[in-house]
Amino acid sequence: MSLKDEILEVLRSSADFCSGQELCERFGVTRTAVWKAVARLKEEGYQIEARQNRGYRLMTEGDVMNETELREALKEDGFLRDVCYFRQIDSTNLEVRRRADQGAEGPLLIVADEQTAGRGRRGRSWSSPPGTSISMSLLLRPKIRPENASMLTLVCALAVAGGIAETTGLKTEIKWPNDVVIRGKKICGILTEMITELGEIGCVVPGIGINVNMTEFPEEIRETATSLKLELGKDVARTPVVAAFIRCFAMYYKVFLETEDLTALKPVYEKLLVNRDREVLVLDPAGEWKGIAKGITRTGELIVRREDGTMEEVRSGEVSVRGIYGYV
Ligand code: BT5
Repeated sequence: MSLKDEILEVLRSSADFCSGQELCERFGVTRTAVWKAVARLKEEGYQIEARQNRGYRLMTEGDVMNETELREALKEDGFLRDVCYFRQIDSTNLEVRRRADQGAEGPLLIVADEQTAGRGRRGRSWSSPPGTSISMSLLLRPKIRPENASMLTLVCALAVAGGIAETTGLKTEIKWPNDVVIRGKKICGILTEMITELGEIGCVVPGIGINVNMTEFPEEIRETATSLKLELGKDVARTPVVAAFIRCFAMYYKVFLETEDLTALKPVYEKLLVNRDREVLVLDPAGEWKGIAKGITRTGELIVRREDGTMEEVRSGEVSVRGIYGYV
């Protein structure tokens, strides 16, 4: 354990101030070393009060996200083999792919405070500024057919909705296939990538971005994005949201693997489907058309009734779906 983590443990277990001298003696280090370790803890988000002649005291824990906290929150879980945290990274999906190339087995979770090249689908970008968002990706190696892997996006969306409800009480809806929304605004996006080897799944990488504590957004998404803080009216600690997501995901993933499709999860998903029984615009590259969204199939396609009454199954890889009057 590093000096920083050891000091954190002492501060956690003492109700009152801990003198700098006491910490120096206990760990056999200089005052400067203690001071530096405390400064690093503060940088990570811990609120530590420092008073002359009395020492240091840990105040109520706010929104702290780091590897120690994540491991602690996920230790009972039993689903993940490992979790890694980065203060900054290009993209957590890319990091998982690099780990997969090096032979990591998974399930592995990569979490980052900030992404410098966060990615959306079809070359779009994903905004994940520091201190306020969750960017995370899973490395999974399911023994399923490659054509079934895209359903994991829907499984993740359910788990995000569950994790948010558990930690904040907020009700979310799902904009098929990969957006989680509140009051019609996007709070989370999911990008699932897959690497195949000789026609079999090498690994599947679901990447999840959640807007947690931002109060403003870049111009392009100001009208369509929201955050948990904006919806709840107060700050939300990110680590418990990650842990709740993983708990929900582990549960839904197990159910999914039993049939390798959404047979059992379809009713839950359809309950959350924001466009259900509403008019949608299907943005097919071969031509846009309108219809009414009715639900999903066992394999995750959106069922849309055309104006002439025929039912169409829309696949997520090829088209986007929007509401008639805007994003939802
Ligand atoms: C997505 O794509 O919604 C998938 C986003 C996946 C992000 C995660 S973060 C962890 C992992 N690592 C990555 O590099 N990616 C994954 P799509 O449906 O294509 O939506 C992208 C569009 O959403 C953009 O073109 C913007 O219009 C909008 N957008 C970008 N950032 C946003 C944000 N923070 N909140 C709401 N909308 C956003």
